[in-house]
Amino acid sequence: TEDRLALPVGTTLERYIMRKQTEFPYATGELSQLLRDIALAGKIVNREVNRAGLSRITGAMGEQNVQGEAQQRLDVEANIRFIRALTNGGECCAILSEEDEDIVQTGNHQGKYVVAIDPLDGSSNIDVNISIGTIFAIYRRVSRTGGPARAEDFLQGGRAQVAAGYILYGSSTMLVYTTGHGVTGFTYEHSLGEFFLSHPDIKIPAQGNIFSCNEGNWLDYPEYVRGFLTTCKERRLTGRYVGSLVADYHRNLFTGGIYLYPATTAKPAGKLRLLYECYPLAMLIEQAGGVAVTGRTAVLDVPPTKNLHQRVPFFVGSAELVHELQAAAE
Ligand code: AHM
Ligand code: MG
Repeated sequence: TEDRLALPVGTTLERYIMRKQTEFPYATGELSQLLRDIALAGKIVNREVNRAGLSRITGAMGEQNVQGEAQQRLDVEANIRFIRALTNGGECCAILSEEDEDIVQTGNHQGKYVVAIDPLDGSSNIDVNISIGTIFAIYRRVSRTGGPARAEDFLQGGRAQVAAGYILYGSSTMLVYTTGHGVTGFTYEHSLGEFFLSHPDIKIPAQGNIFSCNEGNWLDYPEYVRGFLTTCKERRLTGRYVGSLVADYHRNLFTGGIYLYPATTAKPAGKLRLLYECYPLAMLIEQAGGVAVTGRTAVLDVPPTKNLHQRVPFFVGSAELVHELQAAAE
């Protein structure tokens, strides 16, 4: 018990990033700065998420908070926080966000990176105190520095990501990311305001016991998906579905399992977005020894179309389960 009461002594995200700088593809420190900016915005969003139920009360005076800013919905606020942090950090030239139709130019025309982000995913869970998350993907820009970023900077394909990760605002808050050298997890220590290294070298079990999907869509799923799910049930696998992608993904990453968001009649391309949901989580899962497919094709090999908000069917998780699904795919 003495141990459990002691303050965590260990590696902060900051220190970890410094140590690992040499591993990054461009050991300039710019990518490190980007990760710091994302972590900083994540801390601020975490604070807002934690007190979400109170913000209407504390923001009652003309709907203004202490900074004189109008009270925003949490997903809009998260978007503002990430854009601000990435703008101030200076390394990010432009942002593609689920919250904005067009690319957001930060004004850092010399910045060598662009970031695709879903600032607060799990919209149906935001107002009901259930885990939600942030998902991000980082690319080195291909357009000439000195001018604004272009769509092509975001449309390089999943294998061009230089880093990807998520923040889970759950019963504890975690930042999990990869720069292409395995997957590392950090847990937020509120009283110290720091992320601490808690999960080095995360690997997903090759087999798993969990399937996660919205079974309300069953009648609209493709036949091969229903067939696969039926075999899961025949084997008495466990069904678990939060309805927040980051939460469902995170659980399965540790326990083993498969997450499914297939095409449906109403959503023929599926629901999830390629650039800031599927690509980053696919990079992470491959780094953790798992698999992500859209059916037959690996998610990271799906060529992006010109549509920055493109959707794809998404199946991700333990290698054996996803391969089984993939083999059944039409
Ligand atoms: P959002 O980007 O509008 O929040 O939608 C994405 C979310 C995912 O977090 C989650 O896995 C999925 O939508 C749940 O969808 P459904 O309610 O159709 O099951
Ligand atoms: Mg989303």
